[in-house]
Amino acid sequence: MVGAGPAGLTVGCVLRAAGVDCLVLETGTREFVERRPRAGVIEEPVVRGLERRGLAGTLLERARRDTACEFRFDGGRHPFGYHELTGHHHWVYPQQFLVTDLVREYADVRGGAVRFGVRDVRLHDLDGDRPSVSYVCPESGHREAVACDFVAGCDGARGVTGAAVAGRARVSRHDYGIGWLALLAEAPPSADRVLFGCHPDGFAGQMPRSPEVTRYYLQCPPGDDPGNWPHDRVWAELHRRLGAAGAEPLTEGPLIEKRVLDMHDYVTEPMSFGRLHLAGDAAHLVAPIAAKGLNLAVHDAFALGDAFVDRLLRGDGAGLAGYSASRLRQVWDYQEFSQWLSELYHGGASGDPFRAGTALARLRRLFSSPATAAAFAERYLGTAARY
Ligand code: RFL
Repeated sequence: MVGAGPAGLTVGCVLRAAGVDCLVLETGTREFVERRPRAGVIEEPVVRGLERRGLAGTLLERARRDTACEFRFDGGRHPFGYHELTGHHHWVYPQQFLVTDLVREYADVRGGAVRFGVRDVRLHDLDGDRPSVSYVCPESGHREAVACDFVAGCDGARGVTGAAVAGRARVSRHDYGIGWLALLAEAPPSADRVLFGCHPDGFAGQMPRSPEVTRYYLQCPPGDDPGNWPHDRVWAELHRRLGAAGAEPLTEGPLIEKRVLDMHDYVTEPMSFGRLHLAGDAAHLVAPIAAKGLNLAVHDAFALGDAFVDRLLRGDGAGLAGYSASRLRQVWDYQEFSQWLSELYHGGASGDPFRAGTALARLRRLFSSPATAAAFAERYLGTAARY
């Protein structure tokens, strides 16, 4: 596995549970990957999958169940109780906690080999029966190589495995033309649920992460400089865009992370090339609009881990042969949801009165049409992949 993110570590845990020898190579240190804050909303089908594989013990003890979200538009509060509607919920568990659990389980409990801090990872002979991966060892500074049966490319959006197939894959891209200022505030959540502010001046969001830390988002121009967003401006915009009649005021706190994310998506097809199989952000990026990236990465990892085990222990290659096609169905489904949601969030601030009108109609229909509400809840909560 190249990459010790959620995808690589989950594949590793599945392999180790079956007694397969494997190695995870990671450019960051263990401390770095265990502290990197990113996602926090995990779908119930992903948690069920983790639980089935013995990987959800700590999560189930510590994570919070989310049963509703709330849209704020037209100056009003519009709670959306998806649990009441479907019986299903979301889990709130910061990504770095999940990664910490997975590193511990993979390396300390299941005895999986891992090299942190490697440099200049290169892939070799991917089309042959015996590919290899080489890297510069952090201690010796020498290049070392590992021969293997398969390579799992789990090194995220800026890794080497996606780049290795650049000339052979079809990479479809979509640019939303907007940015999100991603913020972490050292403050308790301002509401006990996810808030989506659809405001004519731009989208704003609040996502509870823990009793002490809350994630906020503010729509901004793509490529904006976080330096343009001092503390007072951030909080003034958040108060304005998330303000609604009868709503509690936001709880302010120091901003411990402030970065601009340009909203874009891509999908690499196929996800398999000879002995290399891509998983997670290495294969596809879904802008954080729909909070699906981590979920897709773990869905991929379940499918790939199980397929490797079938092939290596039982000689059954069907799972690997079908891996790319079956995973791409859910990937495209989630990409389409992200686009749909983006228009709901950002249409009102597009500067185009026609788009603003249709975005508002879309928002109102969520609260007036039970069929629309049910369809939204199903997609928001995520689908169990077929594997
Ligand atoms: P990761 O987590 O990026 O892990 C890849 C790992 O590979 C390492 N690496 C290499 N290792 C070896 N050799 C190389 N050449 C390497 N190059 C890189 C990296 O150091 C890293 O440790 O990919 P993975 O496993 O595919 O997981 C994907 C998720 O991390 C990502 O999709 C989510 O974080 C996206 N996302 C969200 N997803 C959700 O499902 N729900 C959310 O609420 C959510 N919120 C978010 C997000 C992403 C965000 N950012 C920062 C883009 C919020 C934010 C702000």
